[in-house]
Amino acid sequence: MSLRQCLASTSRATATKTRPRLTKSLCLPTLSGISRLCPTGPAPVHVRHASTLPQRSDRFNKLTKSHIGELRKLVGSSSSILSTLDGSATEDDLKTYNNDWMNKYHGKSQVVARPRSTEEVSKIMTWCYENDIAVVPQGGNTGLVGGSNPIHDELIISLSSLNSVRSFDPVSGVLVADAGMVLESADGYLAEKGFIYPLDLGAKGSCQIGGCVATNAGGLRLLRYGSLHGSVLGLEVVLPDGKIWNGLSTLRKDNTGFDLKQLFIGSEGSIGIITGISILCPRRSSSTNVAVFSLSSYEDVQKVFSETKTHLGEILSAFEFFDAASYALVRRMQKHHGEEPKKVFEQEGDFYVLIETSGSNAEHDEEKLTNFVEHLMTSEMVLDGVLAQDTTQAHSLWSLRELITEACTKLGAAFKYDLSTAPGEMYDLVEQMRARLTEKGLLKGDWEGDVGAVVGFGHMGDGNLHLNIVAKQFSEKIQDVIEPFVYEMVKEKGGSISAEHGLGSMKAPYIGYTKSETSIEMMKQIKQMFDPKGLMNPYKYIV
Ligand code: FAD
Ligand code: 2HG
Ligand code: ZN
Repeated sequence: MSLRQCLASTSRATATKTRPRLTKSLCLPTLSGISRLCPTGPAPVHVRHASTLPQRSDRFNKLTKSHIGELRKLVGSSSSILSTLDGSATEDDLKTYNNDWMNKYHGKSQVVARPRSTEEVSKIMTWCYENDIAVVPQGGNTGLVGGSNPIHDELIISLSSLNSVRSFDPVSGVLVADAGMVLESADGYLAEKGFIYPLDLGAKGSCQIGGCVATNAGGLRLLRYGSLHGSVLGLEVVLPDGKIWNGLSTLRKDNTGFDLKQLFIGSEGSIGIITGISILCPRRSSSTNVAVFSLSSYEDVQKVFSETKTHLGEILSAFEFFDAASYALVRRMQKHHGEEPKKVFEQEGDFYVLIETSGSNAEHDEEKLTNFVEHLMTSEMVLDGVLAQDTTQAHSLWSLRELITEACTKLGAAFKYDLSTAPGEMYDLVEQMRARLTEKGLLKGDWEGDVGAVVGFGHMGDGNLHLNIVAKQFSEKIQDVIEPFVYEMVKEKGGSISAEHGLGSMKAPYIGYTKSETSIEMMKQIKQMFDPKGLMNPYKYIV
């Protein structure tokens, strides 16, 4: 087996140094160059039924050319306001803000404000409050549930010009930064100081730390660093009436009353605009190892996960899984790009797992991993595996997992579902969906039906499945077969219809599937208390 050979020749160097060899050269593209908006999918088609598309509310005023003049007076730079109403922007210029990353949701806003300070955000919100103007806060616009784009003509407030580090304390590891900082830049800043941002995800080159807090993004290393509900120490928020709430605490312990920041984490722009973040950042590990294994069944995936926790618990930093259909999709995308994908495994499987360890003692970590891999091989829980020999190869192995999202969007129109259940039941959801689409004649194999592929992957360690149905184009016919069936399946399993991507406009109507009436009522009261005029991100989240 290839891995056994690979290990036999592996020295005790760390994965960040060059190891003797890797079984195969992977040469996969990485996501570092992911564009801010890459609507390469099919032509825009609204997938919500016309009848269920929320009507524009006449509670909100329509923006006019004279409003633009007033807005301009509130900001320091004329380039901070872009509008088709006064000719300072074309419709094309605003497409980046009106359309989402999947090219699935399309707004019709005529105005984008790009404030450069918290005070400017506050002035704009105060003005919106006085003039009954509805707004959409927007970060990197990488959200996957139609939350970051307007539904109608709402004013877009982009945080992209608010992007500086405010302070960093190397003793406590607390970073205080503007919400509009791109995640990769924040992590790059910390890397120079030997620290790491406690969140990582495929969209890191575009998403903003504020957008990630607003969606309570989980990402690839939640297993290690926990949820943002734990690592965020404080927030600065501009409230719907323009008031600035300075909750930028840097304290780890503070039991004086309600923990208000928690309400904004995952609030998806529905109750305020996050302008600053204080977050606890751990030390960056000096030794990282990545391995990917092929397996023959989902049962084996679970066994390996359980064994991994037992054997590598304290150095485990990620445990991701993907199925053969996901793997095939990434390879299909490579071919589509004119590349000939290299063979990675001697024996391919129905499932794959990616295991990453991060620690401070390279020799210790590597010995542990080597022993563990031998254990996996001898107990025949895996079919084959590849261990990265250096950082480049580690990135290539990560690409096998991270490129799935891009492949789904590049190769078709992706209906995305982000679900959580007990880990043992997660994959049933994929199988049931395949059976339903086959029965309805939509999935026929080898891209012959309206649906090309149904793929399952995700954060095994967090019980979070990503179910993607890749169709040739978005259509109501396909959506009707998928929904509400998918939500019914999750409800039956006592899971959640949104593990990490949030509700946005996509799932707002379905929240009742996995939240009780009492919970929804309490959420509505919170929304009403913060945003009595309903100006913040209307028609979404809690409707
Ligand atoms: P946007 O998309 O701009 O906004 C998302 C929501 O937050 C919207 O409702 C918006 O109104 C609101 N918002 C944005 N900024 C603010 C603010 N400052 N104040 C108040 N509200 C605000 N998600 C995961 O959880 N885990 C993953 O592993 C993951 N991987 C991804 C990989 C790819 C390739 C892509 C495209 C997306 C991925 N996502 C993932 C989804 C997405 O949720 C994250 O990319 C990120 O959390 C969104 O950040 P953003 O800055 O782009 O926010
Ligand atoms: C991931 O884990 C993201 O890669 C995106 O959450 C998932 O594409 C998806 O459905
Ligand atoms: Zn995810």
